[in-house]
Amino acid sequence: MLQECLNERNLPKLLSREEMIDILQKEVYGYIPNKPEKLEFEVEELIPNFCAGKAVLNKVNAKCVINGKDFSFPFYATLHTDGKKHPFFIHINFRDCVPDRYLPVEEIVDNGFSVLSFCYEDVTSDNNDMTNGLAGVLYEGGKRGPDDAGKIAMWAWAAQRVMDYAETLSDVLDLGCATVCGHSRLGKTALLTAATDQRFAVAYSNDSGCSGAALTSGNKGEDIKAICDMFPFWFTENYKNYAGKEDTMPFDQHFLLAGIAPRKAVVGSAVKDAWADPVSEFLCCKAASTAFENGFVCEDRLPEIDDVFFEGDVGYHLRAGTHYFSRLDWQRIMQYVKLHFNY
Ligand code: GTR
Repeated sequence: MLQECLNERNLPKLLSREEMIDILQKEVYGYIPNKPEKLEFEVEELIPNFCAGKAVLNKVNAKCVINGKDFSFPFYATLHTDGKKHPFFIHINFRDCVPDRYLPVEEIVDNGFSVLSFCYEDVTSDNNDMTNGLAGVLYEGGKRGPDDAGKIAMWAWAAQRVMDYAETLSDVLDLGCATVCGHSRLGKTALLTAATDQRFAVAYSNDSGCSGAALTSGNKGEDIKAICDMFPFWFTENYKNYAGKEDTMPFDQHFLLAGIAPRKAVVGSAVKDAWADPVSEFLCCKAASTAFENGFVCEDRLPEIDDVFFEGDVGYHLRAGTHYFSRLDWQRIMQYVKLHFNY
């Protein structure tokens, strides 16, 4: 039955990882900016006795030199203090808060994870202005070329710099068990982050929908015209030219999930999130499956509330409720990581 659903979508065949990531950067997100020429971290201890004394909360300033110019952004590190190595998340968040309604930090720590998080707008604003933050040091006079990074690619670049910091903490972080995660536009960002950086073992996309974990062809929610009318600055200038051509594009979002292989990609959907189209997210997992060694293991039917298909390298869960990064979503991604990494 699922194969018939996929046949209706008329999807392009998967290519090599390099080709797929190149097409997606060229056509959709723009190329991720280069690594900084220089990078230093300034660490300030904010709360030594955090999460009932299990962790410390630090604020870190990432000081970069890019194109000969200075740029810095802050992030937070909630780290276990028991001297053992812990699996961890890099969470791209909407707000500069720890804890936050999308970041139940104490529950994450109680489950044995550390978490590094940052507010995406501390990197560059979520609008058309290409003169502030990272955009400002990349683009002279705010002018970018046709396949230069849009805002999603810039936020992904920042998540990769947070990973640079995590690598300096190999005594307390399990560097083989890094999960990048985010919700909605930041779920799109999390997938791009992991696809373009093999240091991430897992990517978790929560309700990311169009131009994230959902197939574009046959999508019943947001389409390319809608997303490019509202958020042209997230993407390359070229992307809008695919509006109305969703069913004949030479790529689709299964390229993005498949670009994460041979590592792991996990997709969370919410049943009332019609704009993100849970069925298109589920079918995207199925379409990407063959790129992975132990792809997507699910039943041969469309998903139902509380389905958790976590056996394979591609995972999917569907929960009740609306567009939100909920505690249940966190519990599920922690469940997936524990299952696959023996925690
Ligand atoms: C919506 C947008 C979606 C999703 C969401 C969000 O308005 O159309 O693609 O990214 O915003 O990020 O909250």
